[in-house]
Amino acid sequence: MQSQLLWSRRSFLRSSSAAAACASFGGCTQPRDAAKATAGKLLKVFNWSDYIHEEVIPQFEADHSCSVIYDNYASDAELEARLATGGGAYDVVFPSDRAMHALLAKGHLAKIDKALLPNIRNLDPKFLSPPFDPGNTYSIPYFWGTLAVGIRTDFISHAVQGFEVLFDPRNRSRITMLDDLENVVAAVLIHLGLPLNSVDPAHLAQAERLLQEQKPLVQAYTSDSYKERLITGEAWAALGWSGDLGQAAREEPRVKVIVPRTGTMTWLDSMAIPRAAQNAELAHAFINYLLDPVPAMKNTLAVQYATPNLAVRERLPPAMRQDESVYPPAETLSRCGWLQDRGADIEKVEAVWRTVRS
Ligand code: N2P
Repeated sequence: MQSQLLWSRRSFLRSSSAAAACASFGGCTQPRDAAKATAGKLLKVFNWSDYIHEEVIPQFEADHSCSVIYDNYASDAELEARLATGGGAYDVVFPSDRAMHALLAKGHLAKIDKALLPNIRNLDPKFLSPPFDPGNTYSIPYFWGTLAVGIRTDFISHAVQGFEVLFDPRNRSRITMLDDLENVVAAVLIHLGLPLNSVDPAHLAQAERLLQEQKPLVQAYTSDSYKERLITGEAWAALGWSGDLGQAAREEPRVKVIVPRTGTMTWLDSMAIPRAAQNAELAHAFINYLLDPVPAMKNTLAVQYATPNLAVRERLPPAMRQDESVYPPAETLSRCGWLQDRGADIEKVEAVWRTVRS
C-alpha cells in the first residue's frame, strides 16, 4: 500500500518522515567485492544534461578502477531513438516515467537485480513500485521535479502566477519553450484550465491555436539552452524543468523559479539498464553508487531537483529542504498530475506539435 502513495494525488501530500530507511550515512554500502569484480571495465552512461555533480563520475571511476563514457541527451525522444537503433550500447540510462511505458513496451530494458543494490533501502518507500513499473523490476528512482517557469525579475517585475507569462506579448522574442511536445502541450492545456492528458479534439484545437498565436513571442524551442539564456538575460521567461531553472537561479539571482500554483505536471526520472548493455554488473554497481547518500547528496545539491533518497532529504540544508520551487507545497502538489500513456491517441498530440513547429 505504502508503495502506491506517491501516485495518487492526495497521498503525494503525506509526510514521508515515518519511513527513514537508512539510519546513518555509515549504514549505506557498496556490495562486498563489487570494486574488485568491476576493475578495468568500461561503463557507458547516457543521462540528461546537467543531471549529476561533476565529481561523481571521477569518484566512481577511482573507486571501481573502471572508465566511464558519459553522454548527455535533452529529451526522452532522443533516448528512445538511441535505444531503438542500438546506438551507443549504453549500460545505464535515465528515462522519465512517461518514457518507461514506451521503453518497456518495446522491450528495450533489462531486469534489475535488486540483490546488487543494497542502497535501495535509502529510497523513500513512497517512490517505489510506481504504476509504470510495479515492483521496480526495471527501474530505480533518481530525481523528481515539476514542469515550471523561470523568469528574469529585472525584465518582468510584475507578479507572475505561472504559465501566463509565456503568452504575454510584452515578452515578445524573449520566451523559450521546451523542445518537447508532450511537456509543452501539457503546459498549454493546464494554462487553459484543461486536463493535461486530454486528447479531446476540441481541447487540442484550443491548445494548437494558442501555440500558433504564441509563436512570434518565442525566441527558441529548446530543452538544453534555456538555463544559459536566462542567466545571460537573452531570455526573460522560460518553460523548463524545475531543477535546471533552479541551477540558473543559483548562478543568477535575478532568475526566479515559479511552480505554477494552478498545478503543473510532475515527473519522476529513473535509472535503468538497457537490454543491450555490455556491462550489467558495472551498471548495477553504478546505480548502487548513485543511491549511496554521499554521492546522492552531492548530486542533489548540484542539480536542484527533488530527491527520492530519504537519507539525503533528511540531511539537506534547511534552505533547500524548504525551497518550494524544489519541493512544492502540498496544496500545489494536490493540483499536479503526471503524463499518462495515451496509446495511439498520442498521434493527435503529435499532430498539434507538427503543425506548430512547421
Ligand atoms: C535534467 C533534466 C531532467 C528533467 N537536466 C526531465 N526529466
